[in-house]
Amino acid sequence: MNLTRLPSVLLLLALLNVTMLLQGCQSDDAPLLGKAPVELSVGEGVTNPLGYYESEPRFSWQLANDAIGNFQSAYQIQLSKQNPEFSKANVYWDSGKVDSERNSWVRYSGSKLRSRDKVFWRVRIWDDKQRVSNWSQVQSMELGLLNNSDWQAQWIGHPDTAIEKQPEQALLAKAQYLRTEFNLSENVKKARLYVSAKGLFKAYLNGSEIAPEDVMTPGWTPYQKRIETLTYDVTDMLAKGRNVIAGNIAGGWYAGRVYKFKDKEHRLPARFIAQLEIEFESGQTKIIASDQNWLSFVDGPIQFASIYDGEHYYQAREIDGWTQPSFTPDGWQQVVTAAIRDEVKLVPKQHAPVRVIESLTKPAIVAVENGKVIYDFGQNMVGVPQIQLPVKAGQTVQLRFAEALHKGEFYTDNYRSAESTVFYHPNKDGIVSYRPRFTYFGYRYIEITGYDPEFIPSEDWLSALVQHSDVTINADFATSQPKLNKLAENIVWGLRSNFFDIPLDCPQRDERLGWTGDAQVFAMSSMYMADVYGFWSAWLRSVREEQSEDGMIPLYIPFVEWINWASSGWGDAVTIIPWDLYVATGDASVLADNYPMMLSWLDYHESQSRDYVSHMKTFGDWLQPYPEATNKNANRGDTDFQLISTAFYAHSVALTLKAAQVLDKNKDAERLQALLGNLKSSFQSHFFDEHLNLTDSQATQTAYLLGLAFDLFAESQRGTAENKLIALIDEADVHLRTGFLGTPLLAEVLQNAGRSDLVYQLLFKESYPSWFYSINNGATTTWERWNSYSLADGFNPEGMNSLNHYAYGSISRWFYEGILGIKPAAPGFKHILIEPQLNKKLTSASGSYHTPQGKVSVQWSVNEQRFTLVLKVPKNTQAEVKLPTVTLSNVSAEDGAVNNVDLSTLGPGQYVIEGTLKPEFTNSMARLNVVNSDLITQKVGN
Ligand code: RAM
Repeated sequence: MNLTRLPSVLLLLALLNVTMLLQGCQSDDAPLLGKAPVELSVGEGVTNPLGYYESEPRFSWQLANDAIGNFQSAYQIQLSKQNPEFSKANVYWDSGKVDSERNSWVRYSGSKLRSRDKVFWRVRIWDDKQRVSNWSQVQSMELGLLNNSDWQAQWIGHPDTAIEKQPEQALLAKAQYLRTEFNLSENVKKARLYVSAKGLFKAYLNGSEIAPEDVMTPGWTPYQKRIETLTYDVTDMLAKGRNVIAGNIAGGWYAGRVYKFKDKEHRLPARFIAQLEIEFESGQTKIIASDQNWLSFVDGPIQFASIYDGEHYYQAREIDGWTQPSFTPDGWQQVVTAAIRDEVKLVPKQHAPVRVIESLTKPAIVAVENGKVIYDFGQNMVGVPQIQLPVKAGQTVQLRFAEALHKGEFYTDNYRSAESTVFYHPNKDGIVSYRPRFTYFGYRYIEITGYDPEFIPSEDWLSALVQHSDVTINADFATSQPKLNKLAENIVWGLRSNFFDIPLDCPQRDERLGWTGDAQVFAMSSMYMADVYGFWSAWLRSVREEQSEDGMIPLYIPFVEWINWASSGWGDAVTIIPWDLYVATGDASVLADNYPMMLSWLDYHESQSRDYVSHMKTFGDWLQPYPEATNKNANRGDTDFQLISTAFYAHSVALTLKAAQVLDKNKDAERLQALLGNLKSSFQSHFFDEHLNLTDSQATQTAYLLGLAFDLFAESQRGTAENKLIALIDEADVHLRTGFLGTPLLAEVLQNAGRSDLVYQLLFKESYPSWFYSINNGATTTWERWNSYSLADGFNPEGMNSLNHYAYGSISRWFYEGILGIKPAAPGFKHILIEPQLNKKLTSASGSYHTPQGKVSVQWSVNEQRFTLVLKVPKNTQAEVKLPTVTLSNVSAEDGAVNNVDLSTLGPGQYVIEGTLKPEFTNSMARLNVVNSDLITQKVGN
């Protein structure tokens, strides 16, 4: 039907009909008063996924900002299969009206969805006055292949790389090229490609790359247990007649070494798997699967690919048209095949892959000499370059990468054994366009040699493709202090650089591992800056898979042979991260999924303890500044190891206890409660005397921080412990003396002690050790050591100087919870505490956070003594505002002045709260006096 020929009235009617069809039969649902819910998503927050992984999905939505009701009192979710109609016959699952305020992570309870199922869903809600909303827009989700038995395909690869042939490392380091042709005699209605690799893959259909923006797929999981698969809609890429499907693979993490063990690199052959499922218009189906009919080639242009060392590309070996039907595969060999094994699960990728997110163009040219040019992108980051470069046949173009240029010297020592180099060998004069496929770099500077010397280097020769897991960055925090804003920006770059399919410690040297300790200190901070729930829960699945029978958690996940023991403060990621995710999201399933792992980790703790004192090994307060000269383990800091391990044991017990309470595991809770009591007593008596001095070890900031943050002192001791901590900070001329474990605890502990002013002092410190020290020395990301580098002296001679480690970026949590003052008062921010920490150093701060209910935003400013706070509370949420340092004068809501507002129960809406700073606050700034305001008595009416 050609709609344009219909008279417009008819057209309108037709459209109305379609809308009604989409919304289903609603005539009996009157009155339709509320706006439909918005922001619908499934699982950890994906919209309309293809290749989805959950057979019992979770549904989330938000109340529209302009809905008339403020709170949800009930919801109804409906699912239909095959098509987006919700007629009675079509509705496959209906939750019915469920009385509940929940608007997120609502679990589907129909019969389990199966591989390939495509379902449509919609939701409507009732507000607190029982007014029903419109149905939401219809959403869809299509499942990937959930079981190994769904696969007809086999693993394929080049025959020379078969392990029985004992292939040389150099051969295994080459990329493999794989293809097969097939004929289609009918019109295609729908086609899906399910694809993965042992290693890394790029897939092609009829000459076009499938999803060119997806890189480093399938990503990094414990390959011996689980490999993720990607699903693509390739309907439009197929044609009647001859078709070609092709894959290009390399070893990636699968065949990779860690650290300097080059002999372990390229010991495994990369393999490809693909299953193309086609449905024709006639209803017939056809499957093209990777099998013995495919052909392979190993002497293509990519002769070497390695995560740490880079890529070597030979233009002369380019294979014109190999992904197209017209190609003659001379010299190609039949592949070797291997069946899928039951032990290695093939499962749909759970979170967004690494993608090309941004392209940084026009880098500054900072040096040109003797055929060498150095570019500066002005930002330390991660990804690959795209070159567009004049070359001469026979010359080798070389690209080297660096995070720093110290006094003109291109510094690569901190990459250690990672060669991080690209070699491009042209066989023709001209301009080459190229970007590496199977490697990545952490860098700010690129040095190029071997270009055509007749050209003057140009800023257009190079751009930087920034790559990371495709998580939405929501970071929104700005203040009146530019250096603080720069720090916040650096921390976001640290996140973007290290969220690379898994949480990396660093993205550049011969390490780049999923260190658990780094992850636990940064997870909650990262939640404030980006939509990373899916990222973390996917990684936690890998952590579960890597846990040993006895509960031991390796130091980094996925585990590869290098350092094989467990550390307190690192393994405790398994209790800390699930709990943080639960607090941030309110989704108890993250606790349920990880609870057995948490319990088992406690068993491991127990096995390392005697009389409630832990002897577990530990990396300690890693990279604490100014370790004692006598300390033989200087990197591990001066805080007593047993104290650290006992503190983390107790903390893990406390968090598992809370999880047990949420999950109604009452017996466990009872046992854990008793255990926690014993651990606390032992912490107090074993490490401290009655005056709370350390008995057998050095008094450190971290020793007191652990006790305070993990609530291990008796209530009566808290004040003394706080004073001890503050005295140690004073002794250090108001500097921190904390490493990886102590630093993330500083802000909250000091705030709880009523000393946010001290947090500000530490935060605004310019001298070492401090955050601003790195900025004063040119940092554009956060560093591994407080003094990894200085403009005057260059790199820290101690070594281990990554300039892109996110651990100290954990302070960003306080930007949101402290400076803006947005804290979850109930899991999932259903209740929010708004308690901005004011300080003379700032005249204003603004920012927001995306809660599961919607965006909460805070904007405060101080002008002379006048204080103004503009606050936006999302729907279905209640906020409590605490402003102990302000005498309130006026509170107004969107719809007019409402002076008698109860600031302890603010409902959704926008408020302007004004007042004057209390004199005792402005005069001293030393202590923040808590004065209850009796000004506010009455609740805002809706
Ligand atoms: C280093 C990494 C990592 C840290 C471990 C203990 O190799 O920098 O960040 O967690 O050590």
